[in-house]
Amino acid sequence: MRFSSNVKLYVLLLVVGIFLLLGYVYFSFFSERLNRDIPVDEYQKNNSLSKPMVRSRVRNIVSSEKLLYKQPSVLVGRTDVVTVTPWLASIIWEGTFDPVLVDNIYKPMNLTIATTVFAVGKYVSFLRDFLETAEKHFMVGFNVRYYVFTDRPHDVPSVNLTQGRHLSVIQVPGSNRWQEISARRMEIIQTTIESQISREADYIFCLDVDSKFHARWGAESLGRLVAVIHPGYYEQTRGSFPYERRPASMAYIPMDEGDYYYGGAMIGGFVEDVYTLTKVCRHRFEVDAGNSIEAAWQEESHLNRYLLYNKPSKVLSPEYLWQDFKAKTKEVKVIRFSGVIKNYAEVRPNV
Ligand code: UD2
Repeated sequence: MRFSSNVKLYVLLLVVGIFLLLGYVYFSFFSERLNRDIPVDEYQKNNSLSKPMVRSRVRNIVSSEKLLYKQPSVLVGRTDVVTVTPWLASIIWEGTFDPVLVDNIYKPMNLTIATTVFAVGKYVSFLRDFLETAEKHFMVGFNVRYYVFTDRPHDVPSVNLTQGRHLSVIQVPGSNRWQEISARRMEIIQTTIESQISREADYIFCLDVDSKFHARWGAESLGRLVAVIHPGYYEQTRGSFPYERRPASMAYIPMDEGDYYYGGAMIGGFVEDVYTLTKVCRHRFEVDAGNSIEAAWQEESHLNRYLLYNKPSKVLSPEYLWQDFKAKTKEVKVIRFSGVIKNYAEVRPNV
């Protein structure tokens, strides 16, 4: 009796063992196949090992007990705009988030947000309004480190910063071509992340200086890779987006591809993800330059190409990038950040 129950046990263990072995072989074969099928950009793959050490890390979304806020609904919400992309990233509009809840979740994390802004040549005159309005509306209550890149460090205005906020001025060369100033931002942001920002911040936002904040821009905008929909093209079809259309350019996007047209005035996300973006875009820009090609909208074209195949994890609606010359539309309930009207002939080194 005892002998036969032992045999049964051995047989059972053997059968379980064989199943486990078969399961292991099956899953390792298929997961390897799945990994192999993911198209990885060669340049990104070869460079992924040379990333600087960064502070960015995914945290749990924890809110405090007994916090009172409006009950969320699965039936009532914004119906006049799309609030999610086809790859399930949120599109942030007024009414899609609760600022009290968002602040309660993110403020205890003690995050530092790097904010880069270029003010080269006469664009230094936009700095005061940019900084003063950022102090009122941008990431209020968070540690913010502004990095101002300029060729005129003595003209950087002194602006009162609230506690936890800090400003560094970094000297960069001027140029006779605005296209070059705009495009070289990718390279300079990349090298500054390597030398400094990777150690000093969790998230980064890279913004245009000829702009002002008008309303809250807070932690609802935080994400791994964040892009903003350009206010000039959100009502148009992909065929009329001003993507780079020449196949010879590294920024090329065919007519039948494209999700949204993203504005070059804002890129954001984890320091690590923005680092990879700037490194790849800089490389592609340099390959184009070596072939005497300048993409239609410089780094904005390379950004759009990058984001087409490396989808952003969060998309900001045009509330986060408006233009003062454009009349407010009905779906834009709040204008949070907007480009000022400028006289191009007056502020740019070339027209
Ligand atoms: C669009 C984009 C901008 C950029 C550019 C591409 C929006 C709303 N704007 O704006 O982000 O992609 O097209 O060429 O998406 N700068 C200087 N000094 C100069 C020239 C430029 O500091 O002499 C810096 C400054 O931070 C400025 C930024 O580069 O905000 C972009 O230049 P722009 O504002 O002249 O470009 P714009 O208005 O054509």
